[in-house]
Amino acid sequence: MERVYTLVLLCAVSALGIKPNDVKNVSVTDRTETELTFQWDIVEGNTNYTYELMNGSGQIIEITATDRVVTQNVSSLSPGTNYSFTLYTVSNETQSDGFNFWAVTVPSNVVNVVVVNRKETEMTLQWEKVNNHEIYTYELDYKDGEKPIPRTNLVEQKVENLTSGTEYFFTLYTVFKDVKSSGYNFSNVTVPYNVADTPIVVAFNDTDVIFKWNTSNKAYNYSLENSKTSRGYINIIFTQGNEVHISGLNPATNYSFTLYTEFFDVRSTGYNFSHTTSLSRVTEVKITRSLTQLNITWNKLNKNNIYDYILSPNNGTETSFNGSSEGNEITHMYSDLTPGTLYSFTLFTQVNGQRNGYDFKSITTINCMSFTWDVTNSSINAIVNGSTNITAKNSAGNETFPVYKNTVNLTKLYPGDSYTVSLWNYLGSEKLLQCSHNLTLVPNSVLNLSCTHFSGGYGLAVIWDLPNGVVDVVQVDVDRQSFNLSSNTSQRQEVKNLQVAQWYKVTATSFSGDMQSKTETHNCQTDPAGVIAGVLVFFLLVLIICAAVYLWFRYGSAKRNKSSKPPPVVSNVTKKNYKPIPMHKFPEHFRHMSCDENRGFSEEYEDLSSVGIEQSNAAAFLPGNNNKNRFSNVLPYDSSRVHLTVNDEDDSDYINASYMPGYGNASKQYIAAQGPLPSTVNDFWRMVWEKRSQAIVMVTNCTESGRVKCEQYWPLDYSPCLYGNLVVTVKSEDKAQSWTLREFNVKNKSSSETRTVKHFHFTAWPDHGVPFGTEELIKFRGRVRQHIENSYSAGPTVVHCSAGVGRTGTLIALDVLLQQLDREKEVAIAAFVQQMRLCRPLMVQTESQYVFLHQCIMDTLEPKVVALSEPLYENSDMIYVNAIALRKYENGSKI
Ligand SMILES: *[C@@H]1O[C@H](CO)[C@@H](O)[C@H](O)[C@H]1NC(C)=O
Ligand SMILES: *[C@@H]1O[C@H](CO)[C@@H](O)[C@H](O)[C@H]1NC(C)=O
Ligand SMILES: *[C@@H]1O[C@H](CO)[C@@H](O)[C@H](O)[C@H]1NC(C)=O
Ligand SMILES: *[C@@H]1O[C@H](CO)[C@@H](O)[C@H](O)[C@H]1NC(C)=O
Ligand SMILES: *[C@@H]1O[C@H](CO)[C@@H](O)[C@H](O)[C@H]1NC(C)=O
Ligand SMILES: *[C@@H]1O[C@H](CO)[C@@H](O)[C@H](O)[C@H]1NC(C)=O
Ligand SMILES: *[C@@H]1O[C@H](CO)[C@@H](O)[C@H](O)[C@H]1NC(C)=O
Ligand SMILES: CC(=O)N[C@H]1CO[C@H](CO)[C@@H](O)[C@@H]1O
Ligand SMILES: CC(=O)N[C@H]1CO[C@H](CO)[C@@H](O)[C@@H]1O
Repeated sequence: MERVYTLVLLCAVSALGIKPNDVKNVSVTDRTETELTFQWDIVEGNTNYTYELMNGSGQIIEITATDRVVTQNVSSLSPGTNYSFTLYTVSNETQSDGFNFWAVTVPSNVVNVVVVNRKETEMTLQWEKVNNHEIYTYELDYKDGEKPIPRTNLVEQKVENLTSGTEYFFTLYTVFKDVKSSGYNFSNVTVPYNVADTPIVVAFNDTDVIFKWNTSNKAYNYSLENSKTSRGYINIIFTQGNEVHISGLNPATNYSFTLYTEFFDVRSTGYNFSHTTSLSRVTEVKITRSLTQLNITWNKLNKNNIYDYILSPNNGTETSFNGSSEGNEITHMYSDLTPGTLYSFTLFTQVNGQRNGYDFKSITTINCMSFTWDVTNSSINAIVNGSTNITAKNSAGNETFPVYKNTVNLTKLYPGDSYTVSLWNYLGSEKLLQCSHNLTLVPNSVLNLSCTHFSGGYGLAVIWDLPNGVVDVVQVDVDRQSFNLSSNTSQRQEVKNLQVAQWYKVTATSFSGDMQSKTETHNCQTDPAGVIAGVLVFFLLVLIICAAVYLWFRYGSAKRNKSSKPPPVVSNVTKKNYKPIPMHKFPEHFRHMSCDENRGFSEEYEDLSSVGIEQSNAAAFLPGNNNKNRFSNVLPYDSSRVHLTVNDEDDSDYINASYMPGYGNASKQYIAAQGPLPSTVNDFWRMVWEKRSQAIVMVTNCTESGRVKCEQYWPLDYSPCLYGNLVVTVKSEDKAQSWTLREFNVKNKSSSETRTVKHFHFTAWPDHGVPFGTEELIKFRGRVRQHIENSYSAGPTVVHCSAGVGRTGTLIALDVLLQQLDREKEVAIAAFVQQMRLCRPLMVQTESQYVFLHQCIMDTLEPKVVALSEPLYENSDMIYVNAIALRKYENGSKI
């Protein structure tokens, strides 16, 4: 203060009216927070002055002007402060009055701006007062801001109407007396919006899910929060795309998800949605089956241990399986089951008490051997349980048939073939084999079994044809010799060491595996011609022995004649002793007898005409019996007639029928009877029953040339007929060209006993004649003989024609003579006709029948000659000649 006064005093003293002028104007040319730069013009162009600038605090800066404009920088100021200055003009120690002015430094920026609240369209900003002064105001600028935000002296500013998810750039200025700070720059972002829609599930399974969502056109990032994971913590997945694959989830679990849109450091509010994982089930089980067991095996789902399993039979108890067991496969066995039974199951997978089941069925197997298989030559039948189909497979292929109502009925199979029969069960589309079984069908019997002569009469060659089907071996039996022939060798077996001209029973049976056919039987005769040949050879070689044989023959035949039994009662009849003709001499004998228009036959036959006729036939004339005779001149002799049993007064024991001897010593081998009259049909059947006949041979037709020859005494059709006390039923009827074979069932009404009677009906014997050729009748006789020999303990065979003498006698004689020829190699035709005539009149009624008998023997001895060569016609001619003779002879009488 003292110095100021001193200066003022000095100035006043020295100047005395010479004071420099003040500057007129001072301007601020630059301003920072700590510096101010001033400029002024020098006073009246005088550069010789100096200036003194004094700020508010009294600090003086001396300035020497060197130019007309003075620029002066003042530093080390405080920002945002209003400073007062005084500028003095100084000359020669004289100072002007001083020019006063104010200048403001630039204020400081805010130190920091905090975004205290951010939303999709607004932000709230906050900052601290600069230098904690109240004197400043603030100004906020931002890009995109439509209107500047008014200056404020507040330190919080809400910015509205922004775009969501956008980055904004701001500048905040501090303002002091219109001086703005340099500006504080910062940026921040608004919150983005959530996705607009629930994400789409692209794919999912038990553990994984893939979500996809729509994006906006801004490149936001997304994050997905999973609030519940198997491990219990929140799983956040960041992604740049719009798709996310989440794995490692638990099956059958509901998960909540939140999807955020991410932008810089902000995320949207979050979009909530949820998803439940699936629970898979087992889709395949392996089952091995037996009669009583089912083993069920399955693979663990997805080869992991997450799942538990529960096996539940549909009506049984559940079994649980822990998924964490070792291995990748689980097996369970059910045992003690019932064979052939269908069982149903459900296999559940289980997680968190949730289940998903797979249903399946299986069936226990069955034992094919437990059924009864009925096998024939072309069919297999059985009753089987637990199957729906059956396959029959042989080498040619297989065929499948449905099993209907447990019944197997396979037909049209190949005889004798082996079949693998398999039973199947169709469970849906699954074809399950229940069991297999090998069966061989019965082979067919051999066909056309026959024989040819062989080995000069000491053997037979048996031949046959193989039947349709499979035959491995044919077994041939002849006379206790047995042969097994493979079916691929020849169908011929030679049998040696037999006897000449003997009948042999030949049987043949076919075999396939263990199965055998019905046995075929055929009666064969060894070659009789061989005997002739053999004898001739012997005759030539050893004449003496031959003579001895001849002598023996004579002796033997005489002995036989003596021993052959005469009929029961024989009156004193002159009996001529007819010699048997040896087989080898028979052709010669036959030619001899035929010479001169059959003179020999005529004479011999004539000789027989009176045999037996003197015998009594009184019974035939008794009242009541008389009308039981078809012809008044054909009546049975009392001594040999057939007596019926008399049960009551009205009955008669009479029937027009006579016992006939047979071959050898056998008496009562046949009954020769007349064809029944209407009134004697019942008697006829009574006779058949009482005499226990098992065969009736009928050698006439019921009607011939319009004349009734015999009453039809059997039922016309298959309905039973009653004859007296006997019910007769036709069981079968088999018509051949020359004969008809029938089988009768005869039942006694009182005793209910039933018997079978065979009916051999020869239909080709022409009216008044002899059959055309001998072959058919010889064959017919063969059928009759076969039956007789096969029936044991049978009574006499009833033979009848119309009168019961002509054809009847011829047939009986033929049967006996052929037996004699067979056994003794000789025949005594005349002797046997004589024997018959002692038992019934007119037996072999005509000469032509007598000649026919001889012809039959001839043809039997020389069958080949008859069949093939000229003499056939000679012989046949001869038969015709005699047939005509017979017709003439017969015109009046009846047969
Ligand atoms: C936005 O402001 C907040 C709070 O001030 C801050 O943490 C964030 O980093 C800012 N974000 C950006 C993108 O600058
Ligand atoms: C925001 O915009 C709305 C309508 O567009 C308007 O009414 C409102 O005043 C605006 N707010 C500000 C702070 O500009
Ligand atoms: C589920 O799906 C994913 C993706 O497709 C696949 O990788 C995974 O193996 C699947 N898991 C199961 C258990 O199927
Ligand atoms: C089932 O499994 C058991 C044990 O492995 C075995 O003994 C049995 O033979 C099996 N049964 C079938 C039908 O496979
Ligand atoms: C089912 O139940 C029936 C009787 O209800 C029983 O006989 C049969 O054995 C059961 N089957 C199984 C597989 O348990
Ligand atoms: C029959 O056999 C053939 C070949 O052996 C086979 O392909 C076919 O499946 C069989 N058919 C049946 C129904 O078993
Ligand atoms: C097998 O049995 C089923 C069911 O019984 C039947 O539908 C099917 O036709 C049979 N198959 C044959 C080849 O017979
Ligand atoms: C105007 C004025 O006086 N100018 C003077 C300044 O000082 C120099 C020398 O010192 C003089 O020569 C000038 O005349
Ligand atoms: C220009 C001017 O007045 N100069 C004066 C300065 O003071 C000295 C002495 O005091 C004078 O001699 C000068 O004339």
